[in-house]
Amino acid sequence: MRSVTATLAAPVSKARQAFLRDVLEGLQSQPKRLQSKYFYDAAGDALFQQIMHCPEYYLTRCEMEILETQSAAIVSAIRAVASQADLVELGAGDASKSIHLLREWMRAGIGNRYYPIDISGNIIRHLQDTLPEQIPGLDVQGLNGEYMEMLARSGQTPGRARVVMFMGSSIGNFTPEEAMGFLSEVRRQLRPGDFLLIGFDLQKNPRLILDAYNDRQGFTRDFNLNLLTRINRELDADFQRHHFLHYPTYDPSTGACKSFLVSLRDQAVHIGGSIIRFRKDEPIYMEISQKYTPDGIREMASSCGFAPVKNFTDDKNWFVDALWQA
Ligand code: AVI
Repeated sequence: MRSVTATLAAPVSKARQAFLRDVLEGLQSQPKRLQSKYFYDAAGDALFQQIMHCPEYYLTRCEMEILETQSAAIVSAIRAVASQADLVELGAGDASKSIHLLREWMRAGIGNRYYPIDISGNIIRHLQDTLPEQIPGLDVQGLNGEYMEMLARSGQTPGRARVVMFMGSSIGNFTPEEAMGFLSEVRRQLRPGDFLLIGFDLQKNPRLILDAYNDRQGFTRDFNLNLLTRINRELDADFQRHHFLHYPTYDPSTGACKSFLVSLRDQAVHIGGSIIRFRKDEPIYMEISQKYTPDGIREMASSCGFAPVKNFTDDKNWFVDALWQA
């Protein structure tokens, strides 16, 4: 019995150790930073759902419109080159947007295998249970884990191309340099003729972008502050959320939309046995949501070893799902 408990406890404490190490390393750096990948505990997931439904956050609606209205065109652009293919989705989430593409995929007879990859085991189980009921004949092979490891595990079926999807402007949460490294790694895992379908948020009126990260109901503020609550709970810390200000910024000359939490006073915070001191007005850099231009997207494709095939945009031209070929 004891050894079973030890085996079950091990991954949790390993994850906690990595979380503690990243938090301390980030807050002991100059300038201070935290990693946005830690936003997504249960409360963070719920807040992100609220963000996606709030009026200012246009990204989800734009991409939904693209997939609702242009999935058939996306599938036929792929089918013009590959008669049979498997779909792999990095960060599948609830697949509420991808389901439109999956329906067209099945209708076109290009294949029936879908590999959703997600860091959340709950999401993968949910997709495996519900998608085949919604799309009869779809073979869902869920993979729970880190993107690159799982992409390697999804493998290549002989005679079939692979189409990797990375939607929702998740690439925006990397700096352009990190994005280049990540996409070059994806390219290394693909064979010539495979595809990448990737969502980019476009540069636009700076007000619209800033408002999307500063919604009036305060969901984005709470989403950022929730990471302090998570650190308190999981790492034995004593952040006081009301001593920090949510401060989003957008630089229209670079397309970098960055969120900060700014300390409202001189203060000391205890985290897992260490003390971190904050000066009044000192920022913690929380997240980047990089916005791109069509030229920047094309350049990114070629520097990562892809050929741009076609951009699919919404009616307002605010968002792009770009189809690239390896
Ligand atoms: C997940 N990601 C694409 C979102 C974004 O727009 O950068 C995360 C987010 N952060 C604040 N609002 C939404």
